[in-house]
Amino acid sequence: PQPVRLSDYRPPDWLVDTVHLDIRLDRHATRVMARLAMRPNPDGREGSPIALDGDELVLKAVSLDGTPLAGTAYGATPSGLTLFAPPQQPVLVEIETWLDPSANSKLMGLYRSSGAYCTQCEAEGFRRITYFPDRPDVLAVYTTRIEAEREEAPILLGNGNRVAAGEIEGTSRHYTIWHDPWPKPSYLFALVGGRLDKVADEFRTATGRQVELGIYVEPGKADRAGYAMDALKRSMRWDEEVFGCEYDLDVFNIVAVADFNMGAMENKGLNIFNDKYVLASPETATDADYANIEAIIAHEYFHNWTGNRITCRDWFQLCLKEGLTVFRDQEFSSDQRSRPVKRIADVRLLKSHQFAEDAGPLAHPVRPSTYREINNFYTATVYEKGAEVVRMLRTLLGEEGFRAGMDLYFDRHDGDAATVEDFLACFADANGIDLTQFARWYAQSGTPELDVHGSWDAATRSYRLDIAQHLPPTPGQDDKAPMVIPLALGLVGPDGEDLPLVLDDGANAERGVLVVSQPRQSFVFREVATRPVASLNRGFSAPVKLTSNLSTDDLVFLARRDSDPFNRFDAAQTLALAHLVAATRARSGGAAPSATPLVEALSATLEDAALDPAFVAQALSLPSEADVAREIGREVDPDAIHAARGDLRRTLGDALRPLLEMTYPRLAPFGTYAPDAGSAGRRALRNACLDLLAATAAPADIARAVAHFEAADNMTDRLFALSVLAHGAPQQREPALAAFYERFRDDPLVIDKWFALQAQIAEPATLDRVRALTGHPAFAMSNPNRVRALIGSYSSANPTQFNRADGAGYRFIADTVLALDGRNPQVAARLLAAFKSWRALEPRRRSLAEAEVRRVADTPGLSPDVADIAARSLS
Ligand code: B3K
Ligand code: ZN
Repeated sequence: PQPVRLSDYRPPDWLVDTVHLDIRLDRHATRVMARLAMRPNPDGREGSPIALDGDELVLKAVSLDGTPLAGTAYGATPSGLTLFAPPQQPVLVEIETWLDPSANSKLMGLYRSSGAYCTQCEAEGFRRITYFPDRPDVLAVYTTRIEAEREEAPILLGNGNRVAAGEIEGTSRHYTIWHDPWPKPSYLFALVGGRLDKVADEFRTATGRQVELGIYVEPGKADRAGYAMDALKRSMRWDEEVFGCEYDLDVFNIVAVADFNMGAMENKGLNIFNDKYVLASPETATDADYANIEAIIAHEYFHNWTGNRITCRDWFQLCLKEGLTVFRDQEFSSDQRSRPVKRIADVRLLKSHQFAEDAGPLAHPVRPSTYREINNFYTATVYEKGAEVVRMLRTLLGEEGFRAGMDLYFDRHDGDAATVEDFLACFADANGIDLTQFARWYAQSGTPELDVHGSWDAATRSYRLDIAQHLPPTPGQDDKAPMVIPLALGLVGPDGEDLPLVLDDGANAERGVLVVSQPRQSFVFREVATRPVASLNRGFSAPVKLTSNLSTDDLVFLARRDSDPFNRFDAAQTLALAHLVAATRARSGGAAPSATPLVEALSATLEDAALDPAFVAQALSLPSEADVAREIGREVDPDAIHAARGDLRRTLGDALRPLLEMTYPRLAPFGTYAPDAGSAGRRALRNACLDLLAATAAPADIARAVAHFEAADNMTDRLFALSVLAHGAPQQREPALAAFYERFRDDPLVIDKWFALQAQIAEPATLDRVRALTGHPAFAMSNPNRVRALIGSYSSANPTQFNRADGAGYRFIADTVLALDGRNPQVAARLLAAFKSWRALEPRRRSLAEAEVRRVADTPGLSPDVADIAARSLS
């Protein structure tokens, strides 16, 4: 397909005011009647035909203003319908199409999942249901009648409020009618039909409106939806309190389905979820699952304002709703849990996914300027870096200035299909500032590098920071302009106290933030009586890669004393990362580094009784192998990294043993399982202790892990111990895996954890194991969760085995991508993106990986999704 360019944007020629749909559900022959009230757009091209999008549609009939159209008056293909010379006035277009939901394996449009009918329309799935101007800037009011066999689909749900329901006399069929009063783009359309159990609740909004809440799940699973419902109510309250956003319909429904391409979808009044992000019980869900459910329930709910009431003008503006909504869900989770721990987790995710994306051939700006397949742009850059950009706005403007900008945005653009420029203008106008340079965060790809050199001058009692910024070239962007970087910092005195920040030119270091905007810039602080240690980029105020002249001693000091918890964590991580890079290099000659500074920092952390256990657990968890690979950047040898990291884990297990052995029993569970952040944090730290001790492979430590596995009364502990055994105790592995399987064999979401864990074992036999598991009765290529659990874990969470030196890992993933592409291109394309760091590998692996990507790229008949990822990966 031809690339779509932002610069080619034109308003639609025809608008749609209302849509009436009449959908008769049938497993193989679903009939869709669409009645569109259309009119020429005064901002469009005069005299245009009516051009509607379609995708694999079968047209049965089309009429204009009640008159069936002759074959010469229109042109129809499965992918489009054009009415050639419509009168240039309001018209009524009626279209009848038929489709086969059972044959829809792409899971876009109307499809079936575990016997239910459901839809996914973002980004371009509505055109698989009926011909329509399927673009986000065409907003219409929808009324939907859904009809089905009562026996097959007693529950029939649509967008908005239910306005009618009834039996169809003399048949076994029934119907419901839904009306959504809020104009919306077609990508927010949804319907569900099936035999589902319901959890019901209600919510009273700030202004006293009563909202009926429903969560629908597969029969028998209602007892696992309680946490999601609780998270929903907390989200609704929080959005009123923090952003002044109130819910706007009489009902809010969520449906959990087993077959879903991504996490969830924010359809107006009818969110549809991957059941992985709804269903939870202590026996089946980990603490991480609970946290994800809370975050994703909130995220989709928050879209009601940031995404639905204010939507995107075109798909280039995707970050307008996604980055902003991720920021909002991160804030929600921070308020519900521990803010510093949430920030640490978010930054870890940002670095592992987004920094990796930025460093390779798939790098793109937060707002891309061109795409071939929009589904490939639901990325860490659009979502996570997009959220960081909003966070930087808040850091620059302060709490109040930020809220003023948001209020103006809701006021000014409610009901609009808006752009990034619209969004930024609200903050600029509300605060009387110019955000032109800041806007480069949306346009320039790549991770900015910030080098900071600090020096203290005893004679003048001043402290000077010399800062240089550099944005490396990325695909299609050779030359970059300087960015605006809000650098939060502190100068930490000898006792750990923050020294006052007084700049010599009286410039504003208010709230502890320096605004860096030049390629090179210096800041001088006065009245600094003793040599401070600079704590830089506190709270990770800017998504940059920072280097500095801080010494190892400085980092150990910050890890013990910094008042900013994020930087306390980060100082220890920096020490660990430096150690791992040096130890990896030392494997091909050179002196092995000493772990003493890291041991010192981590001991202090473990000893500090005032710290939140969740924080200590984060501090103990070393940078991942992928983090080390990224830091090394070129000629990467994944085996060397793995070995170096294993050595360090053993070293830490030995060196920290007394503290770990003391901490582990102190955190033993009491009472029944509760998923709250405090309890989860204690489990996380206890498990981290178990893990580091087991890394030494001492028999008593392995025995402790076995006992932990056997005594576990919740999935968090059970799965963690299983993973310790699977990775570190080959003798105990198989019996433990078998016991786990027997216990949960009937629970697909738990079996996914079992698949994922086995796919991550860092040994050569894993490839055969994974191949064999693709034939396991619980595995299905048709289910995205199964594919991601087994094959996605192998490609993206098992660096040594995906990157096998013989290339067999690459070949397996390429084969799977090709096998999957005909069935589900979106899932296939995601899987192929695992090759995104191939250029950073050592020469032998690099050429093996390249050859496999090229083999995929050269295969005829690829989907646009896979063709696009393959082509960009090789560019
Ligand atoms: N907006 C959806 C993502 C749709 C992905 C389409 N390929 C979920 C979300 O971000 O909330
Ligand atoms: Zn979203």
